Amino acid sequence: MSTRARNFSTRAIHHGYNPMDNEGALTPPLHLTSTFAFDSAEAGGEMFAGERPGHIYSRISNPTLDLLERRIAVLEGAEAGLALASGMGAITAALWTLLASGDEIIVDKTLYGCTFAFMRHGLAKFGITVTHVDLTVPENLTAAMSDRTKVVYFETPANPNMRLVDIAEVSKIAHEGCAKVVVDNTYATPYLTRPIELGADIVVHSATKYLGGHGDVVAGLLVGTTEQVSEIRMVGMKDMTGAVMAPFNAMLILRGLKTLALRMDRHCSNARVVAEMLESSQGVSKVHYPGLKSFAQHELAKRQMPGFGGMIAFELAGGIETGRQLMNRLKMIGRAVSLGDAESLIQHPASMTHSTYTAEERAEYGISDGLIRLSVGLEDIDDILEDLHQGLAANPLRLSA
Ligand code: 3LM
Repeated sequence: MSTRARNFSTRAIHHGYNPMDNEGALTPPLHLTSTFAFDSAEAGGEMFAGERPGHIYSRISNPTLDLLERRIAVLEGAEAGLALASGMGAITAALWTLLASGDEIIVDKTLYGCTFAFMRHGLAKFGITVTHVDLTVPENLTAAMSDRTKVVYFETPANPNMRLVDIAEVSKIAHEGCAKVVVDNTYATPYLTRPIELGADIVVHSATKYLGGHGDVVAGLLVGTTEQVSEIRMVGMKDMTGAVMAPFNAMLILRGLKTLALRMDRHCSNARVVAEMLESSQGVSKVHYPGLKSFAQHELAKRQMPGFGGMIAFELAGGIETGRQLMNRLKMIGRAVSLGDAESLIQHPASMTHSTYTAEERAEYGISDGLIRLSVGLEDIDDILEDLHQGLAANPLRLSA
């Protein structure tokens, strides 16, 4: 039998599960149990002491979550994975484990709104210094690193303005000091970028988005080395946040992963057409999409991502007022936060996902008031284009597309 490692799409469907271990059930069983019986009092004690493998309680581990954890680990090219209640659960569990009072975390200037709020108003309150550095220029990190820098954290592409960070370069610089690199890979997914293979230490996900893919679950995942993930499980997840994923949600994410490759291919091809259409529309002043030649980091995008994803940010010449008008005129594309669903979704970061920033912070960190974010869905491309065309056509500033 061949020993060749199977490819991405195959692993997303099969890895870690053999129906013959479960009475032939094609779909893995859902273990709806909070606790697990011990064979003997001694066996239970040994499990608590870490001397015997096995499940104790579903806030620590559960067989349905265990399958999902092994599957995301193999897709990300990591040793181990951990399933959590939400993306914020994954981010907070990781950082509460890695950081202590007196430490510094260096973060990119653009972060998802609640991640920003957690850093700015959460971590900072507990004696951790949060330093914002423009990591799109890796050399900025060399200048910023100090003995206290324990973590370097960024998103690529970043929510909402799509800026990219060179994962290999930034990881090299961080590791010259004693910092761990944590990457939020929600936008790219492991289908388009595998940060661990480029040198990062930990990858976090809002599995609510592309990994689940159907807008029916809030969930988080992270991956790293076995040792690091085990520490986050026993400290950040079990004790400090309790942010454990429900087994039913693990089943929904396992189902979503089976079609991740297919869905991402369609998100990428639809988004590229929409980005090009927007760029050629007169009322649109700027389109931020890594696949466009006009994108400032297009060369890095080509090196780091085999496809450019399903997210687009753009500005209308008339600013936020015309943006609101466009959003209100849309007939199919949903006015909603979140992203990565089958449905195309549109939202206004400054008043919605990134309203956790003050106006000054948004100006400083590159999130303009006129920016509109579009999550391009899986609908027929002609129908997406038609909805945008009719929305833009009613805009007095728009001429053609
Ligand atoms: C959003 N984002 O619409 P959960 N990391 C990234 C994210 O985009 C998100 C999280 C982490 C959005 C949610 S805003 C009220 C809705 C890059 C979530 C957090 O905890 O699973 O929501 O993930 O941009």
